[in-house]
Amino acid sequence: VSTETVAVGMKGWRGMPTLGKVAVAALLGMAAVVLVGTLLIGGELDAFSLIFVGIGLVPGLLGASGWRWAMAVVAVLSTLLLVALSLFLGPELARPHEPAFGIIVPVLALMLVGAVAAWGATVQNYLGGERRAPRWVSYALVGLGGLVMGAVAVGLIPQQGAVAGVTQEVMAGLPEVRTHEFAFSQGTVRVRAGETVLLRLVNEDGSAHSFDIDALDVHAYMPSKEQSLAMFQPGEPGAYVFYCGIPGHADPEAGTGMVGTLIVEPAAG
Ligand SMILES: [Cu+2]
Repeated sequence: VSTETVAVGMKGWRGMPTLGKVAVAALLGMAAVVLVGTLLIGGELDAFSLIFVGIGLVPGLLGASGWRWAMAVVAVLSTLLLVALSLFLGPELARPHEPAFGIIVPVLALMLVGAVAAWGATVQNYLGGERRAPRWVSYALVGLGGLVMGAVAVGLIPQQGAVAGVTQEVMAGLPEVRTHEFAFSQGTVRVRAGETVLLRLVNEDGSAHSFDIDALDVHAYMPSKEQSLAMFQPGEPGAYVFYCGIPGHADPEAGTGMVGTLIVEPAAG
């Protein structure tokens, strides 16, 4: 980076209205949270995370460019992403004791701040007059910050595991269903009709998964990097689809993604 580029960048930053700075800072902060948070919870920096980091960096560069419509582009981009992200991550918000919750809440909050501030900056830019941020902006930011810190604190409370009270020996003896790199290691699991089935669920991934069999009303959550249990009693012999119910991980109807088959054999005897 040449000194000239830095000088132009600094000029662009100084010339930016306050709301523009808030938007750029929020989106850069979002990129930092994704980057640091993903590494902290032991997740892999996959293409999905890197897209978010990129989306945080683009407005910073755009804003610094001093281009007249930069804020309008940032506003549209961040709003589209916020909507897509809310639809996709909505179900994760129901699981506040997952490590991922501590990333998702600040990311959504920073995206929201970025989008609102970018729209504000765009409107101010269009009207041409006021360049200072309205007073309510600072109050809203403080309120949202408190909310986010509360959410992260909840995420940090140690969770009483689903396997509390089950000895290691018993766990080791159970049939296993393992997830590794967004796939079930066992394509087929065999059990007997009428018997109580106890499965040891092992999730090796940095993301949470689940073990779902709709026909048998089995919905077992699989926290990331942990073991958990699924217990059920299949009545009728047959082949049942099991899949991961986390949005985007499987399409059980099409048989793609994290899917497998549970074969219930007729009762012994
Ligand atoms: Cu999954």
